Amino acid sequence: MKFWVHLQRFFSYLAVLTVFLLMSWPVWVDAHGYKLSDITVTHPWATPAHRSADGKGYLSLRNKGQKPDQLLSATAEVAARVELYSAIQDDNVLKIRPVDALEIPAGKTVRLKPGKSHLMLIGLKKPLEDGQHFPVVLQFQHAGTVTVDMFVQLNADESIY
Ligand SMILES: [Cu+2]
Repeated sequence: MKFWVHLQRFFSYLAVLTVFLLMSWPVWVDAHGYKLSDITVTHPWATPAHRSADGKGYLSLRNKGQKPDQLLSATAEVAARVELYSAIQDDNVLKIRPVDALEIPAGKTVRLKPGKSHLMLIGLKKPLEDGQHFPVVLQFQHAGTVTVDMFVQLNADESIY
């Protein structure tokens, strides 16, 4: 009988642990996120790059507001300039081109990721090495300006967006 009581306790601990892990997951995501007004910026990261190459930066932009916003510009000390590239599906052809601003529709999340929209870090002053991180200033039309920490890593797990 005592064994069953222990087994029951074990499973209730397991249940509590599972709930705790599930609850702490979004907290962990928030650990590398930034909130300003209605915009949430999550997990800014960049792929490693040689000085001679352009760096590519990615992040997730969520607009919880009722009105659309725009990412107007990005600047970084590590690069001479940062251009915004937008990926648009046009007649089954994915077109990625530089834009003046990245639209963030109301209530939507815009994910910048490899092969899609991204930040192009042009004229790197030093190579971007795995494990490093550097500040990037993001300017939004309505939400204002925020400095985010961009992590250099080989490949970010998609699930953390
Ligand atoms: Cu992160």
